[in-house]
Amino acid sequence: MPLEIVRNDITKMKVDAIVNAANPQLKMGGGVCGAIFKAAGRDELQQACDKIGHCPVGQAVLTKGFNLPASYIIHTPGPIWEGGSRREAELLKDSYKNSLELAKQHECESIAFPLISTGIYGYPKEEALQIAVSTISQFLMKADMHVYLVVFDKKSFGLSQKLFTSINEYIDDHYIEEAEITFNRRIEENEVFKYHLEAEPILNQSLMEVINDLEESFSERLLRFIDEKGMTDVETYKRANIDRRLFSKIRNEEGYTPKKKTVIAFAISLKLNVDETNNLLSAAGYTLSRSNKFDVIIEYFINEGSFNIHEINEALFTFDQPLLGA
Ligand code: AR6
Repeated sequence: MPLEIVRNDITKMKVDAIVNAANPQLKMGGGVCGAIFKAAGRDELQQACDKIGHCPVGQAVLTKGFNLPASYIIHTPGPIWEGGSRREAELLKDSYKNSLELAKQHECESIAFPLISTGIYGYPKEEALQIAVSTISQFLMKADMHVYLVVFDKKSFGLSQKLFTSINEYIDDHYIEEAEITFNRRIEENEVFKYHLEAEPILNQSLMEVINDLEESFSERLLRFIDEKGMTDVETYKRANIDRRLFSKIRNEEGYTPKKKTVIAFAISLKLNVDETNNLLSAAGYTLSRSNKFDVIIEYFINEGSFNIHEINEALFTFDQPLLGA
């Protein structure tokens, strides 16, 4: 998954580079910076930082990772929040952009960011998260890298209250609890019976004929949707938060069956409506269900006409659901 939001201690991440929310003097501080210095080896890392000396806000410098599982540490001082009128947004964006560019120059395939500036520097979390996600996803439109956004504690994750409330309301209205499903089973059985009557009956056909008569495969259906929506393959997998290699596997292996969250990621990328999404899902043997919270959240976004995969992932993360992409 090119961009993944995870809850972890960044010093434990097994990636090519981790990013330090540094200060311009490159001295060991508190917060994530203190944790990184301790885990990497404070004396060695301080010596390496002192050799560099200084880093302006929004810029980025690189040292080795020393005792960390990561090979490199990219140090970037984010802006101190002073109310928003002192170019804080622009500088925070620069911190992400310059760190990513530096990682690319060092041929990193994976990188983990903390939410820069959102601790001691006081940047409002909701806005900082939006800047992080939009800057990283813009970068990923042109580059291939696996980027982790590491959220230390759940509370620091700032899904907007408005969005949170409306998703919650939607779940309340549409999510069918277990008890209700049992209660309705008889009705559903009738529905299924009706459906079977409407479907083409498989009569007087040999098994071989039935098998030869299979509907189009998942990859055929996906490629058809891509053509119908006038999108390119690259746009499709980038907007689906799907790794290029996985996409080419799906494209080339006719019988490949992807995971449900991968199929939904494609549906979101292609801006499919609920019927079209179910149509794509059915080619891989799945369907959207009202008794699954994950599915209800997806349906909420589709019905809202909101197809930003990263925004959807922020919501899925908040509700402890698997994230879209692969
Ligand atoms: N792993 C991941 N995230 C963490 C960790 C961790 N181990 N520890 C804290 N966070 P902060 P800033 C989160 O204060 O606001 C230092 O003294 C934390 O919850 O570390 O950019 C520097 O030297 C928060 O969301 O960085 C600077 O002087 C995020 O990391 C100054 O603080 C950033 O919080 C930089 O302040």
